[in-house]
Amino acid sequence: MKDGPTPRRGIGKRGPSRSEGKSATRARDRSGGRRSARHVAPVDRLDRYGLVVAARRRHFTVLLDDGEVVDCVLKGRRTVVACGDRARVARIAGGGAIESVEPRTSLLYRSDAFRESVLAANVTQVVAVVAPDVAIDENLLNRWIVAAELERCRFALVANKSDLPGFDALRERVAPYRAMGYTVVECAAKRSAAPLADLVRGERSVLIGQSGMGKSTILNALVPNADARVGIVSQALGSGRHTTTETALFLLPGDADGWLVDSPGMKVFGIAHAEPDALAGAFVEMRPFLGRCRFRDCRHDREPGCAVLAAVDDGRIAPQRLALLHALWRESVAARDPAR
Ligand SMILES: Nc1nc2c(ncn2[C@@H]2O[C@H](COP(=O)(O)OP(=O)(O)OP(=O)(O)O)[C@@H](O)[C@H]2O)c(=O)[nH]1
Ligand SMILES: [Mg+2]
Ligand SMILES: [Zn+2]
Repeated sequence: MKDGPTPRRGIGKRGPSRSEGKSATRARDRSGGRRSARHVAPVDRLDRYGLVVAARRRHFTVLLDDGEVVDCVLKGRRTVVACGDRARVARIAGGGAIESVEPRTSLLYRSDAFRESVLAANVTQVVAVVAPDVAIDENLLNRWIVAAELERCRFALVANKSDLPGFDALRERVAPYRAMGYTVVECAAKRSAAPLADLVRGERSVLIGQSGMGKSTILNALVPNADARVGIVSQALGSGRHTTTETALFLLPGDADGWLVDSPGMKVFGIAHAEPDALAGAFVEMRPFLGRCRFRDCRHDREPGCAVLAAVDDGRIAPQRLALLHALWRESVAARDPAR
């Protein structure tokens, strides 16, 4: 994980401060400060800004503000870049180089024992997709909810493939999420994504889910010509497979305003970078009980006078959700253990 992102060391929602410092220097230079001839940038190296629309390892596609699309490499091994980032791009032979990214409003991030990676930046809404023909991993689903809450993103659930048998059982399965206050939208994306239009309008959403749930189908239904774009992106990045292998961003058509990120299916999702103390607050149904336990540092485990445990006992909090809180807490504490 040498060049992986290291949130514990403070990458947070901002780009690395080192490149921001460089950016300030450059701005001064351009406004007429003293500079030696050696440091004058050639015209084709002037920086431009754009939106990162595709990301695969250290290769990116940026949609520049003037509409040009450039394939970019990343300057600086410690810079973290994700779809949704606004990037400063310098022109180099054969494309561009991302020099830095603008401060972010949110950063969806994944870190577990196996890998650390960013999913998308500046997202306002996480849309998880489930379907009746793929076994749902609810632990994974709940981890996405927690990740969304921690980044102050809206969370919504799409119950896709309503045309398939078994959809009634799926509807029952997602009822608890509706009860927690999350939007649940039913659709058959293969036929029409019209029920999703209101959900994504004006939002910067990321589609997330296990493989085969229908994320890319939803994307193609919501964004006309996305098919073509997927083709171009896959070609540029050397992939022609059906299952999504890279994260890609698509502007919503017409006056819908906003964008949609399609991501590869996932099997695990760690949030070990989360602050242990912030975790409980990411469980919406626990919020009313937090701060009401007898002990201020209560871990809602076996402590007497625990308001959260009492709420589990009388059915207001699902035991699986409390078990997930404990698991996440252990993971994030372990990740902070210097003896690791
Ligand atoms: N019956 C039915 N099939 C659907 C529907 N939506 C998607 N599918 C099918 O489900 C399969 C998986 O769809 P994808 O859109 O590729 O799923 P994905 O979530 O993007 O999968 P990954 O890219 O592997 O993560 C495809 O065969 C789709 O045609 C639907 O509404 N009804
Ligand atoms: Mg896909
Ligand atoms: Zn407690």
